[in-house]
Amino acid sequence: MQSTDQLSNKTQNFIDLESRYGAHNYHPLPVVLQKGEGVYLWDVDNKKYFDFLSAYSAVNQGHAHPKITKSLIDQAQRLALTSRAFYNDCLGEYEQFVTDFFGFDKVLPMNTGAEAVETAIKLCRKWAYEIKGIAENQAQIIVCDGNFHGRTTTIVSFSTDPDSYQNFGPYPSGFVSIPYNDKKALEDALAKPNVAGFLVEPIQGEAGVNMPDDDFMQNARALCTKYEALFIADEVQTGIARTGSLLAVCGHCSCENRCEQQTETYSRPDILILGKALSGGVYPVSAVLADNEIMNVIQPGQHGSTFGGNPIAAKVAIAALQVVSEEKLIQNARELGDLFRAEMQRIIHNSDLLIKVRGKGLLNAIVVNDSPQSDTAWRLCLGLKENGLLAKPTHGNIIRFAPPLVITKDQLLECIQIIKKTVQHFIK
Ligand code: IF1
Repeated sequence: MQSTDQLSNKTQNFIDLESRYGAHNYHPLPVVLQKGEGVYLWDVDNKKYFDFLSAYSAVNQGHAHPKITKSLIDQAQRLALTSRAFYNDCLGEYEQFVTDFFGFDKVLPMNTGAEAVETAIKLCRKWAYEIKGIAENQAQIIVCDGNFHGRTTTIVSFSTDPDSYQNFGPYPSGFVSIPYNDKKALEDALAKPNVAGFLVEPIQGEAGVNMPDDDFMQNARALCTKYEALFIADEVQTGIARTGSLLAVCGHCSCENRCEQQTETYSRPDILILGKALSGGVYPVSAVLADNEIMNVIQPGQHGSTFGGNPIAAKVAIAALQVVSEEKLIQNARELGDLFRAEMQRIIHNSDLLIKVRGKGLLNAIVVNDSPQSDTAWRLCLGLKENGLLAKPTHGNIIRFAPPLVITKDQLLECIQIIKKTVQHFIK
């Protein structure tokens, strides 16, 4: 770990304030940020960095994007919150826009990713009881080992990471965990009685950018259809162009938006969960999308939230998605992701510090050649910080690399040089 005596007084003072007055629920890299623009961040001493985390893929459109921040400011100065007790002139327009953008009949607007996952779980269960005919309180939802879907007590009840679930019991039931990317385990689980759905990340981000086989999502789609279970894609981190497709779950096809394919050869989910970059990182916005047969099981008074679908969220989300289209972020993520992995492969080939690079689009990770219990990945991130690039390990010896999707080829090549220089000068 970096000794804190190399930090400026200004930086240390901010860190000390958080340590004294804030819960210690994070262990941030020792950098204190005060400004962001595009792919860049500045700390309190005005040192400039490349952002290679994008707030865990919330800032796909880049920091302080003028179109998105303008939509936030304009609406905030007009009408910020009505609650859903009344209609407003923003929500319907947003609902039409986002359902057309992703190709679903309806959207249920929420705020955080975890709220959207909880909403999807409730929707899936209610559909199972009222449409599929499963006996009440018997619904089972299949999840995957290594999952990360948020931090509510229900969601952590099916986590396999002790840091997420330890000492937060007693845990609610109704979830069955199978190995990720295991088609046979999935079919065996789906064949059991009372299965309502299958909740899965198309790529497991927190698990270290854990990639399934290319056809796993298509197989999952077909199996869920075969066993009449809902295919639920958590695209909170992988969605909205991050992996070089609009949705990672449909990564095999190149459709830029509404998926007209209803057959198993595609992997269109029954329930789509979005968050993070749905607002470009300027405001908490999440959403659950589904077609009428599923979404209409929710009747007035059965679900919602104070801020869900508020006017600011509505306007910001429209702007954030328009930026994805207007600035061709899907194509940029696909092309620069290929370049990044190719360049990283060259660095790996010439170094014994790194083992591999993996990922899709601009969601990538490198595996450091040391034990997960070592602090090598952490110290490598400290070295990257010193050289002007901010990234953070996910678990142990894996470092996630996820810059804003607005990054240019020249900026990416500059980042590759920073990574190369840091690796070459790193002392294990
Ligand atoms: C933290 C991790 C990433 C998510 C997926 C739902 C949510 C997340 C696939 C919940 C949130 C965030 C949470 C944040 C750090 C970050 C994270 F390290 F926690 F696991 F990205 F990998 N589904 N992920 O990735 O969304 O409620 O946070 O809006 O809790 O430390 P949220």
